[in-house]
Amino acid sequence: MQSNDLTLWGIGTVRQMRPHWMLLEMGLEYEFHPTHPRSGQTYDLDFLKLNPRHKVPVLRHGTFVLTESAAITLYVSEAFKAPTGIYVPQDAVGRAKVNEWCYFIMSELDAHTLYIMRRHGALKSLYGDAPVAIAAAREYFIDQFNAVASRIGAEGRYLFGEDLSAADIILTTTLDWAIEYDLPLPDCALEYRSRVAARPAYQEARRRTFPAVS
Ligand SMILES: N[C@@H](CCC(=O)N[C@@H](CS)C(=O)NCC(=O)O)C(=O)O
Repeated sequence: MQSNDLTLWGIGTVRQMRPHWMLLEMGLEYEFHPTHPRSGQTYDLDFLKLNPRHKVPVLRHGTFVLTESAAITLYVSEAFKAPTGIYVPQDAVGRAKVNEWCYFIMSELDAHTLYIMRRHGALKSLYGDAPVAIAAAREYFIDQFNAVASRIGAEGRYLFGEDLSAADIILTTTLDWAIEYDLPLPDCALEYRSRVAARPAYQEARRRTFPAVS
């Protein structure tokens, strides 16, 4: 493990798991604050100085502070020398393809769909009861996911061949969330998810993110 003045805040949801997982894949040592989204800790004055939007995850690297789970996952993969087996494209087209997956997942599968289901399901006491919005989000997830499903596994073990990328981490954690919500996933997606989840760093990231269930 390398020591690089890295600190991560966040625990308890797949969004927190993403940066933990990439830090572990990269072999980086980091300090870790188990800040839980709904514990009140994200409203502590010291935390609000890091992220005025009171959200986790947050990464600090030296004096640089970064929010957003996908941005952190991508940053960690690019800011340090990646070990063998981690795919970090160096050219604009390669980076655009990884970004395309990450933006697609974060907007169409995470924010517009699974998070809507969460806001108006488990968190309805905070955000309101909206069964119609949940049903529409569910259908939209299925529609958007099925449109890209045939690309999963088409190039090899991972999205971009035989090496794991940030996009695989964003996708696999999102599939975990979809499975938790009983969304129907095609076999290729389930097989891909099991393959990726067998990685030791995935399992350690789950233990760190969800200590109560591991
Ligand atoms: N798009 C952001 C979403 C972050 C987010 O909404 N985090 C939630 C937990 S999953 C949170 O911190 N909620 C605490 C709050 O709203 O106070 C990301 O992917 O990092």
